[in-house]
Amino acid sequence: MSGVATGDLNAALARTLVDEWWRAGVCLAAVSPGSRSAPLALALAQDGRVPVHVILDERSASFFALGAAKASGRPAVVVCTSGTAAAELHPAVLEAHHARVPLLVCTADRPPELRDTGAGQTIDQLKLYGDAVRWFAEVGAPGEADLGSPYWRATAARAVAAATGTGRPAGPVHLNLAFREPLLPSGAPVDLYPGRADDQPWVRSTAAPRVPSDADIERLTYLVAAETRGAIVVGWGADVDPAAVDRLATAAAWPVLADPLSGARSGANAVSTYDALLRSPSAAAALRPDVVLRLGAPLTGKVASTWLDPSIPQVLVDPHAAWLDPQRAAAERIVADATALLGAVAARSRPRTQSFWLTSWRHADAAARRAMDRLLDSWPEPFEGRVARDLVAGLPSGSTLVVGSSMPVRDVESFAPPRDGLRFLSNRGVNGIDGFVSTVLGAATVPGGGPIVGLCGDLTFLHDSNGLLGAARRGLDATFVVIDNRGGGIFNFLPQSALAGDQFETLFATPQDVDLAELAAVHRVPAEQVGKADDLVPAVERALTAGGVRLVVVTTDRADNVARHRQVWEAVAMPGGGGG
Ligand SMILES: Cc1ncc(C[n+]2csc(CCOP(=O)(O)OP(=O)(O)O)c2C)c(N)n1
Ligand SMILES: [Mg+2]
Repeated sequence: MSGVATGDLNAALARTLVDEWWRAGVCLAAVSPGSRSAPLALALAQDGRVPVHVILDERSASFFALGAAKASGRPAVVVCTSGTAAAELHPAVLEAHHARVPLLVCTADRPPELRDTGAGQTIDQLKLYGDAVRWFAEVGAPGEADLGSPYWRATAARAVAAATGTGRPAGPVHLNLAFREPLLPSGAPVDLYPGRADDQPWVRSTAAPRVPSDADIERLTYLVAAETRGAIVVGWGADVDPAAVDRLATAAAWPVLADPLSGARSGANAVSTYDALLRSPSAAAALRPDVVLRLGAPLTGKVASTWLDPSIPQVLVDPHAAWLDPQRAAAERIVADATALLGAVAARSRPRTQSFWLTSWRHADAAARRAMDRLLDSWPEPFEGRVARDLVAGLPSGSTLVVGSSMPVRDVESFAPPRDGLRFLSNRGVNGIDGFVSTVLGAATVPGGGPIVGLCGDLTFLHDSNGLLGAARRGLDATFVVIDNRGGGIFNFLPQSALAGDQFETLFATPQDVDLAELAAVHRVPAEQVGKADDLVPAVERALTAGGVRLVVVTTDRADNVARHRQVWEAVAMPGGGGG
């Protein structure tokens, strides 16, 4: 017979984990209701040091935690009960895996003797997420011996270390936590195994920065000196200081083609119209580089990433050892911190003062921007490309723009002008349209994070409308700009848009007959409808000033949207349009 009641052992394990998480700087815990997870839910609530958000739908809860972890750069905890609840976390686990986000997933479970026996709400949760997690631990039902050992503290600390990327890239970690009944504590005092002094975690795990080697710096410096016609291409996840990119680009006199999601579309060398420009065969040929320095993921749009075909030698800087190279174009790969590498190469490079190459790029970009802006400004009704352009240009400095997949992420890449002071977040690990509302709300929990705006399509918004449950009561400020084109507008750009009959609408566009403002109203989220292009930025400003969770709906038409995109590409390809 054990001297400590089972419920008190459950509580001791849960309290120890929570204490270690707080010590390790966990930003929040998203907890979904359930019985088996009660010890953890209670410990989090009673401890009070890690902010807790209770969210009914586990899929929303996990994306909420993902958004918080992405925005804060700190690990976030997700807690759920056993059974299908654990499976609801899988999409966010996959996004965290591919986007390298520290997510501590804690699934409550029945103890081993109740598994595979038909006991209720029990599935095989061991290694449920497969290779998508950096570490899986079956912690085991708590026993009295554990109270006298640092096992739980060390497990919690190792989970944080594995999630934050000391050793491998950051990513999700799965702790499976078996609790025996009675689940709740008796109230008798139990001494926890003491933690380290000075509120330190049990293990403070650090990773040496991937300092670039002298040999890599030398080789890249030589390349920059030898190649006049180079380009720096920056995608999401580059994890690079934009100032370092700009410094090297200036020294090399190479253009910077940066997806806004990379945070590096700024500075005098940034080319922001490459998607439209490179659709013109003559511009694509004239502006073809001899060498490319690539940072982070590939660019979002197909046009520029296929233009960078594998016959152009690419040097890929890959600080997280992520191998982001679907084109198989990298001829060289440098596993090193990009900011340090670019900074060192810039410092050693003799600046190129005259560059016909960079001047050609600048002229083409400026002409394309003029042609694009002229057309966009001539349309009084909202055009999706203009929404992206105006939102990026118009948000106050210090804001975060969370960009949804589908057309918003493409339009932001195609139309956003260069600027500083705006942070971009996006679930581009696996490009899902799921979990968007919750990702934005999770990002909005980060203290001092500035205004948060989420830009997405109607289906993306609807996919996670459960994320709106309780959103108005969390004390968060977030504005959603939803482009309502009644369905998946991206599919109107694809060959299936020509399918006969109603096949295209039924199988691909899938318009949903939902009034988004009414849906928001159900959740006590106020909405404003924008009818004119000029009204968008003032409406967003009003929403940000008013605070709380708000919706701005912009109605567009899918077929018209395709036609206008084509008009922009044609205008840019005309003589004088940059691509002509
Ligand atoms: C979870 C998930 N399911 C399906 C898809 C496939 N998909 C990509 S875009 C899209 C339509 C998105 O429509 P909407 O949010 O309205 O954006 P729009 O295309 O109109 O810009 C779908 C279903 C996906 N990316 N992720
Ligand atoms: Mg849509």
